Amino acid sequence: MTRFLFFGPFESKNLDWSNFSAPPLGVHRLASYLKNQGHHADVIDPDLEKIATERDFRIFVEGKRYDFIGISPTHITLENDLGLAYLAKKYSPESTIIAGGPEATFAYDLVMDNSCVEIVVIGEGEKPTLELARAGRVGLEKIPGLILKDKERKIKTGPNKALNNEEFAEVTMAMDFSRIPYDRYWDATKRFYMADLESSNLQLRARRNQEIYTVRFFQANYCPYNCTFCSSHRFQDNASGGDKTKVVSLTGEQFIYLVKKAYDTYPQIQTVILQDDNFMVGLKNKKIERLVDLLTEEKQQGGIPMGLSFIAQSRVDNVNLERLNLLRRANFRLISYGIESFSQRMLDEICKETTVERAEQTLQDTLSVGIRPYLNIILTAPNSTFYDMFQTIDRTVHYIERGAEAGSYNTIIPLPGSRIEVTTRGSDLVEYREVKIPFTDYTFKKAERIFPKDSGLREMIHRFDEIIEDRKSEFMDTHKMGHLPKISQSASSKATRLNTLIRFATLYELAKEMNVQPYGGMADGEIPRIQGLSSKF
Ligand code: B12
Ligand code: SF4
Repeated sequence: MTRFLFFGPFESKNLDWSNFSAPPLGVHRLASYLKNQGHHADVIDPDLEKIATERDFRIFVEGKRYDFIGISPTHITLENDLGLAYLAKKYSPESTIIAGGPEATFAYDLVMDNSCVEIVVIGEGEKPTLELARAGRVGLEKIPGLILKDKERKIKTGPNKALNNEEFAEVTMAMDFSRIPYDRYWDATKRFYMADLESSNLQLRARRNQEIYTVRFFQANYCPYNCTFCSSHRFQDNASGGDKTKVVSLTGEQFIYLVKKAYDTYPQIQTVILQDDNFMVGLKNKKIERLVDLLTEEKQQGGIPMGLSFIAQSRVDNVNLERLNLLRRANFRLISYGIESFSQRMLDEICKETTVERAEQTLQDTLSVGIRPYLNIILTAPNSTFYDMFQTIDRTVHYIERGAEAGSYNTIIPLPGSRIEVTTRGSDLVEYREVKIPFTDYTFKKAERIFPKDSGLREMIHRFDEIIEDRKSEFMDTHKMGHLPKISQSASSKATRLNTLIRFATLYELAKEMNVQPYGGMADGEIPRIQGLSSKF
């Protein structure tokens, strides 16, 4: 039996402040699978465990005789994840340090050159790690899907073919929910909602409980679109050596099995979040109908609770009114859309391959059937203008006024593996930062943001950085709030909306200060409109 330990991404903040605030699903799926195959595999979420010092870390590895210790870096958390790799080697020198996931797959040079990671697993982790478990330390060159560090050289062992339908179903169904300490994540979300949970408003309490008691799973493997800022669509293609990956997903029956498995483990659950990039991609209406029928049947038979609700992510052009009505029947209560922008010029620039009209239609349809849309927004791309930014703010606020939620970024993150990372690399549009690897004296240069070319917009974004934390503190003081999780993709939709509204109001404030017309002139009307929405819902 081989012994594995996997660390989820490390924000290095208390969970209450974390952007992730949800279990690292990739390493949990991997660990469940390896365990099913007769191996030992533990998962540690370093934020959940509040790792802050070497001492906090040691107890998880020292004397535990792990053969492999793995990190799962994301671009945002990379330096912290590498810090964990160093500590793992320090306190468990006999273990082999490995890394996997999208960041390690695309940025293996960065990962290996700046840490003691010896092996990177590219693409989906299940097949290569199972082979690693069998091989131990010998004959690694024969295991496809690895990058091996050999002094200064990196040896690629060959492609890791994407999981096919059967394999995908096998690894997904193996998910052992009992090994995910959901109750501890729920406690973190609860702390944010204390006041609402104590309120006499029963409806509000019910809503907050729906947001707290959630579980997540991933029921389709892939997104075949080609947006320039995203790396999802290239993850499996790249690992499999350029083959075009096929979208595979669970059947309706398998889906129900998984929902029931989660419910049996955690009878408190009220919401299932489907983390697939695009829940409806490749799904025929018939399959959605079947899924809805199966869910309804299961609810009627008492296999899952009547009130169980669902959240999914989708492109705006993968849904229509008919589909939305079906989803509503199955109690889908929120759909998160990659809107990005309400400027057609910007949508074309980032190759979103859809139109503003389609986005508007889908948002209206979603609201009309009683599902809450969540808008994922990016305010600028390299060729953006003030129009792109403020048009997008205006339409987003319009939908928040009608009940939508939204999370927004000012700039694009140059994610390794995305097309925009390649086309802007080394240019003066990219902001690099020398980051320190915690628990070490090492630093490295990390690309963090892609700025627009427009000098006015650039100045506004820089000024925004200088004042945004103050604006958040002022907001929290005024509303007597303990804390506001850091950025936009929090598990809690209220926190997300508040962040977004504070950000939008701050941008209008700057438009006024910088005399950016016509937006500066609109600020006195727009700021109260935006701020007024913070206490709604
Ligand atoms: C759900 C999700 C979230 C959730 C996370 C909830 C959670 N804790 O799981 C939320 C909404 C919080 C979130 C937030 C963000 N996310 Co996100 N998210 C996703 C999404 C859609 C699915 C992740 C998932 O569950 N996958 C399913 C599991 C089963 O697969 P997996 O994680 O890839 O793991 C497999 C392999 O990668 C591998 N593997 C992974 N780790 C390891 C480690 C080892 C040692 C080994 C051997 C193998 C291995 O094995 C696993 C099993 O096969 C992905 C896109 C995607 N399709 O993956 C983006 C993605 C991970 N997110 C991304 C980003 C950028 C963000 C945000 C910055 C927001 C944003 N701007 O989009 C924040 C930042 C979070 C942070 N603090 O770092 C990027 C990360 C790219 C990168 N290079 O880092 C992705 C890839 C999307 C993209 N744009 O390309 N995200
Ligand atoms: S942004 Fe969404 S639609 Fe575009 S490639 Fe990524 S996952 Fe697919």
